[in-house]
Amino acid sequence: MVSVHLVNPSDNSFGTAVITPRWLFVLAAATPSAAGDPILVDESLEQIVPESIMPGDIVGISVHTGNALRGYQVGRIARSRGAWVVYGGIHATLFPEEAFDRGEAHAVVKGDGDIAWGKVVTDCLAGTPGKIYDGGRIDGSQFLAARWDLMPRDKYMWASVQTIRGCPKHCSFCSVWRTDGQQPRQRKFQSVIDEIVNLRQIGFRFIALADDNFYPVTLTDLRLAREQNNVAKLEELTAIRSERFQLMAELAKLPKDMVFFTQITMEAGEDGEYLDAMRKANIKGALVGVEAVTPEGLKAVFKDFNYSGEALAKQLQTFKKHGVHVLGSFIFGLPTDKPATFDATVEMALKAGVTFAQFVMMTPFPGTIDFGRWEKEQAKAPTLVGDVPITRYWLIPTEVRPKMFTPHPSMSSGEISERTQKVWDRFYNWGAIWQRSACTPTLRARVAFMFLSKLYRQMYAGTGISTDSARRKKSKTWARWTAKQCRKLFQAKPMPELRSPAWDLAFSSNNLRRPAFLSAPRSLPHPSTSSPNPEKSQSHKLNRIFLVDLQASADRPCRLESTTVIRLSRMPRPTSSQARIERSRGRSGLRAAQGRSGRPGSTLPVPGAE
Ligand code: B12
Ligand code: SF4
Repeated sequence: MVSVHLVNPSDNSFGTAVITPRWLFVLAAATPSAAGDPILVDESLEQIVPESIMPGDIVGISVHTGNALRGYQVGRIARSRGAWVVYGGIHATLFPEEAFDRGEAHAVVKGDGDIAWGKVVTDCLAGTPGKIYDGGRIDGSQFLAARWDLMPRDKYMWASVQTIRGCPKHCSFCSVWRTDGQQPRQRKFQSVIDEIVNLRQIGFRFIALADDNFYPVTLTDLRLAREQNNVAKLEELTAIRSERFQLMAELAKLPKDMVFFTQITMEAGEDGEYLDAMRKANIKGALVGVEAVTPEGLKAVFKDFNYSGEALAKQLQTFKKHGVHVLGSFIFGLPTDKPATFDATVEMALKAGVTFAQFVMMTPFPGTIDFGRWEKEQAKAPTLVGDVPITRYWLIPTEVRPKMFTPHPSMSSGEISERTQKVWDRFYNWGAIWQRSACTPTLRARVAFMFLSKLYRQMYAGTGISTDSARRKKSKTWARWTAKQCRKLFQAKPMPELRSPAWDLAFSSNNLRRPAFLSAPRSLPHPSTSSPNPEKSQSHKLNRIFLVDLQASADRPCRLESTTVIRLSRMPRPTSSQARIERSRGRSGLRAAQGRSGRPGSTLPVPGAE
C-alpha cells in the first residue's frame, strides 16, 4: 500500500511549535480514504526522514515564499526516492513553474486544496497525474474541517481553525486579497464549532482563528451601501455580518476556559457591538495591522482607512476597553519612514497599550503591488546574487541570502534592520513586559505572559530578523527550551465528554463535506457505556449506518448524503479499536480489488516507471 506524506518544510526545527500549520490537517482530511491516513511531517518540529519515503508514495509539499527553497529540497529528495511529488500553497500558486524547475514537481495545485487534493491523489494512484490542478477559490461551505486526530498532541501550543477566507481591502504589501480574493468566503459556523469542540475534547483551549480578516464588513461599508441605495449589496453585507454574530454567539457557549485569537482591521474599533460579541466569544486578542503611525505612511501602503496620531492610540485603546487585547503589527521601511519614525512608533505602541507588538521590515512578497513595482524597477538594471536575480531572493541559498527588504530612498537595509532591533528590544524589555503582564488574572497567567512575550520576540530573531548565524543558533536553543515550557502552560485537561449542539439544518445541505466528528479523538468512550439516554442511543444507530456507508464508498473522496445524517454532531465517536477495524476492513477490501499487495513487489504505478 502506498503512503501519502504531507510535508510542511522548514529549515528551523524547534521540537515544539506555537501554532499548528493548518493546511497539513486540512489536506489530511482531503486525502481520499483509498490512500489511507497520510503521514504528516511538520519540519518546524523535526526534519523529514528520507528513508520513510518509498517508491510510488505521494508527497504533498506546501510552500510559502519563506520556505520555498527548503520545500524544493524536500521535493527533490522525495523524487529521488521514487515518489510522486506535488506542490501547493501560496508560493506554488504564484510560481507553479518554479516547483517544476527547482522542486522536481510532478504536479502543482494552484489555489485551494480542499477539493483538488483528492483528485491529485486519485490520479497519482492511477499513475496518471496531471501537471496543473486549479483548485480555485471554493465556496466557504466547502472548506474542510481539519483532521486533528492525526496531530501529535504534545507538540503545539495553539491549534488553528479558519472561519473565513479573503479580504475586501487591498493593502500594497499584502497578497491575500489577490490570492484569496476580496470576496469574503465564510465557513459554516456549525462546522467551525464542531472542529473547535473536537479540539477542546483533546485538550486544546487556545485556538488561533487563522483568518485573513475577522471583520469583513465594516460599519462604513453598510453606511455606503445604504447611502447608495444599493439594496442587493446591503443585503449581502448584512447577511455576512449576521453570520459573524451567529458564529460568535456559538463560540460564547463553549467552555469558558477557551481562548481565541484572530486577525482584524482597526475599523472594528468603531464597532462596539462587534467587539463586545468578540469578548463574549472569548476572542481575547487580535492582530491589528497598524502598519504606520503617520498619515503619509498609511497612504503609501493603501491603508488610509487606518487612524494615525492620537486617534490611533484611542482606537487601539477601544479594543482593550471592550476586552480584546491587541497585537499591534507595525512595518518599518516604508518610503515615508525617517530615523525619527522608529522612536515615534514604539512610543505609540506603548501609549496605545497594545499587549503585544511585532515590528516587521517591509518585505516585497510576491503577488503584492509593492513586489510588482519593485520587479519593474529591477527589470531596468537587474541585481544578481550569484546567478539569481534579487527579485527571486527566496531562491538564494540561506547562507548567502541578503536580508530581503524593499529598498528605501534614504536608509540602507542595515540601518533599518538595526533600528528595528532596538524597537523590539525596547518594547520587550523585562520592565515593559512586567507592566503589561498586569492584565492577566493570576500569577500563573502572568508567568505565562512573560514567557510568551520573550518567546515571541526570540522566535522572530530566530526566523527572520537576526543577521548573524551565532545569534540565530543561540536564539534557537533558547527558543527550543522556552517553547517546551510554554507549551505546558497552554495545555488543558481533555474534555472527551464535550459535544456540539445538534445542527439539524446545516447538515441537511448536500454541500457538506467531511465533518469534524470523523477526526475522532482516540480516547472517547464507547457509545454503549457513555449514553444511557434514549435520544443518544438513537444517535448511535445513525452513527453505525453512517460508518457502513463510508466504507461502501471508500474509493472516492468522502461526501455525505443528507438523508443519512440527521443530528450528526450529537453522534458519539467510535472507539479507537472500532475505528481501526472498520478502516482496515475498508482498506484491505480496496487493496484486493486493485490487485495491490503492499510495499514489497507492489504493482502500484511508480513515477518514472512507465
Ligand atoms: C494564520 C497565518 C499565520 C499564523 C500561523 C502560521 C502557521 N503556523 O500556520 C502566523 C501568525 C504564525 C503567521 C506567521 C507568518 N506569516 Co502568515 N498567514 C496566516 C494566514 C492568515 C492563514 C494561513 C492559514 O492557516 N490558512 C488556512 C489554510 C487551510 O489555508 P492555506 O494555508 O492557504 O492552504 C490551502 C491552500 O493554499 C492549499 N494548500 C496549501 N498547502 C498545500 C500543499 C499541497 C500539496 C496542496 C495540494 C495544496 C496546498 O490548500 C489549503 C486548503 O485549501 C495566511 C493568509 C492566507 N490567506 O494564506 C498568512 C500568510 C501565509 N502569512 C504570510 C507571512 C508573510 C507570514 C510571516 C512571514 C509573517 C512575518 N512577517 O513574520 C510569518 C511566517 C511564519 C512561518 N515561518 O511560517 C503570508 C505569506 C506570503 C508569501 N508569499 O509567502 C500570508 C499569505 C499573509 C500575507 N499577508 O500575505 N501566519
Ligand atoms: S493586510 Fe490585512 S487588511 Fe490589508 S489586504 Fe491583507 S489581509 Fe486585508
